Amino acid sequence: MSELAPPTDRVEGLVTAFASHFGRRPQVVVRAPGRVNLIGEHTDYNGLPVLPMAIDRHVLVAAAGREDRRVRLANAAARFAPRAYQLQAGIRRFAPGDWGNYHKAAAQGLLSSLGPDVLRGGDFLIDGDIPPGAGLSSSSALVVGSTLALLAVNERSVPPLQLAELTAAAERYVGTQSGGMDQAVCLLAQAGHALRIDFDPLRTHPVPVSPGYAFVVCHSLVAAEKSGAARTAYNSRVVECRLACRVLECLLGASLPRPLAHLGELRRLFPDRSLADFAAILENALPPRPLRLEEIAELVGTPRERLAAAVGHGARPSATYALVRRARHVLSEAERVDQAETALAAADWLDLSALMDASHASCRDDYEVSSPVLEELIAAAKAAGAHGARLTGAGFGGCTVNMLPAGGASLFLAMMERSFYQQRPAAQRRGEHAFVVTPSAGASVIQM
Ligand code: NG1
Repeated sequence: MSELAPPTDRVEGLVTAFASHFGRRPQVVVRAPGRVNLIGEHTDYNGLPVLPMAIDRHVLVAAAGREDRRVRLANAAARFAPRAYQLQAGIRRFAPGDWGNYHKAAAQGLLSSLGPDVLRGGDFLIDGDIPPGAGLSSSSALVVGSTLALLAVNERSVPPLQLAELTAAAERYVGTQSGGMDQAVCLLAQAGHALRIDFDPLRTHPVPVSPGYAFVVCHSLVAAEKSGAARTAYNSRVVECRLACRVLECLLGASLPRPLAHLGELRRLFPDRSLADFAAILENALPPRPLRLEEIAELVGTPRERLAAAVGHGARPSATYALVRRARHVLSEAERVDQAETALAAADWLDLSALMDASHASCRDDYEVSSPVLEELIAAAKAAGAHGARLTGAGFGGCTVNMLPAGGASLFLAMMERSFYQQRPAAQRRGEHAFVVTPSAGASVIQM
């Protein structure tokens, strides 16, 4: 964790608000950044790499410990009402979509990992400037910030890599079968760098971002909250990837030494083959149309119910599964991440922008996580001079990330205002909807 200070006026404001809410001063203020993913979308839960950077938007958590096991939560944003709960084994969730569930996720993650009786409670005041449901990881910043704050008031620590894995598992408490990108970059990012992240085991590698280019985030004005429809859409992609593994196991037969935990294992098991080979194997064996579960069950020779149980949450009898396209996206996206890392490190903006554009096309056509409004936003960005432009995060709404020569960012923002935002009342309601992001440091804990 770095020692970078968050904006002092925000910290001071939070300390004052904490004192007036809880009648005492906080012991610590934790800063946990959001992130923008430059490339590597829907690869993390497939055990394949990603290339995000932490951004200069944060969740701040002011905290002070208590002698008992009570947790009291308050939020600087009035729309998030105060919450309270007890630290105990098997913490029950608030209603789906409740903001307090992200704090409970942190607490449950720590209790499961460190033991059910080790933590005492605390008072926590949360403030954030990461737009929610934007694909900028406000939820993970809240989980990571809450975890660090709970650890700090208990005077405990967990090594950063282990903490990244702990918080990734912890966030699944809210019901998304997500990967580990967001928590890892939130904890381990370095200022001025993007972070290449590999999984199984978790490894990170900072990649310098040259100041010659700027990254601009543009909101589609459509929130994709993981507590709602976006969660079902996200989880169904996870299921499709697991089904693709079952089909590949069948097709690869004896050449496969063990069942595939995820698509990323193909890389480890066949280091000399390109991932595109495996996408081609699926393409040759399956019809291009989406398949019903019973068709897949017949193909792999497993009873339908057993297959549904094996791939977990989300497999519905009426659903169809676009295995060829989903696997083609994931496997090609992993190769784009490798190439993008090289291009970013060499400040080869031409290559990087082509890779970002190709990633977006693959997210749209094969992974089907774009939307009509995201497409309009991308078209507007291209017309306004973006070199590379793609949806970022899970998709289904949320934000795009756009790459521009640094000197061109202001003109780009002005053009986006005119061509996309001005005509939309939601833009006026939302306030700030497009902004430059700078590659920032990972989370830090400030002793007060
Ligand atoms: P967003 O959309 O920022 O919440 C989600 C997942 C990531 C990753 C991306 C898609 C969560 C908390 N995070 O990010 O792990 O899978 O989608 O690349 O669900």
